[in-house]
Amino acid sequence: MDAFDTLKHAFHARLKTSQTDQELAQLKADYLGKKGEVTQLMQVMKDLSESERPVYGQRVNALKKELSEALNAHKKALEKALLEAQLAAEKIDVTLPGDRVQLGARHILSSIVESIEDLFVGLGYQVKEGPEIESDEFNFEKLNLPKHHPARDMQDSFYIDPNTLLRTHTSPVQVRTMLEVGGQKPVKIICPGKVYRRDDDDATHSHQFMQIEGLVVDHHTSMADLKGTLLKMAQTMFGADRTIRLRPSYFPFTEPSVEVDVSCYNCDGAGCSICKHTGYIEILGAGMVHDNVLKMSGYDPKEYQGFAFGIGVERIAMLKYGIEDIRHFYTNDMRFLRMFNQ
Ligand code: 2NM
Repeated sequence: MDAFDTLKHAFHARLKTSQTDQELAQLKADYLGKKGEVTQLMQVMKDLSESERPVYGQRVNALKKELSEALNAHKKALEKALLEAQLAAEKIDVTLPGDRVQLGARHILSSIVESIEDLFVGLGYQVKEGPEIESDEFNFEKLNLPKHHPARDMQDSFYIDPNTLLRTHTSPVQVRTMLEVGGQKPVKIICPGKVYRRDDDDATHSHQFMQIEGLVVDHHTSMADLKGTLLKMAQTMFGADRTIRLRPSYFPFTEPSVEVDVSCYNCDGAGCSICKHTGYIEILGAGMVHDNVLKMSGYDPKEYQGFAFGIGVERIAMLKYGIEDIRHFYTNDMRFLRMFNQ
């Protein structure tokens, strides 16, 4: 083996193990660079005879070309392998099934509120909302519940300071609305929202619950208007065949006051376990707005009368769907929430 073969062997041995651009560049410099091994072969030229020089020169040039081509080919092969590895790593199997997107759904209480809103908007009512933190002026005083009234017991409400509390009903929204129109214009509103009472939570009590209250104030508003409206609402919630009955009751803010029963949707009034064999189920309270309430909100009771009603949304949902524990609405067990996905 002459110097050429030795050099070639050494070069190819290094080329074989070169893995990076950097290694290849170094290899190129070591062999083909200014002070590289091949360039050094040329230094022998001066010791050769005239006739030997061209042959030797050609051999060196041929070697240069061979090594240079081998370097380029190896570099290309490296790049190709790198690209293939990258493509393999990023490969996507488009035939795999996708991840299912978890879609949320309306909460059952929201669905019921929305269906009642839809009914009343169709009857020309406006939907009004208001603050959950109220003054006792709007929550009690202006609703004919003066200081020292038993319903204002500190033990029954969440007080923030002696004059401020979490509203115990949405009636203060109605008081605010009546005052806004200055006792000079009719009002037709429903007020849905969260209300708070200081109860210990159990199967039928929740310290926070949803209420919808309705209020109509106009000239010549009567109990007959109230009854027709409540019948329509009962039928929307429990079916077109339902009837209602009114029983006398008492609320400080209405006179007369009534409690409203709907004929049992299960037995159609015949008597069953759901209606406790009475044929009827209590669903809401209502009445004609008390003169004192009208006056305090700026109306002249001789010119304007009003009716109002209040309904507990959880109770309606529990009746409609046979839910036995009010806490289900607020503990967010997905199995419960998903039961109502239409
Ligand atoms: C009820 C029952 C009866 C009621 C009264 C008023 C207002 F603001 F007009 F005076 N709003 N809501 C009312 C009347 C609420 O809930 C069982």
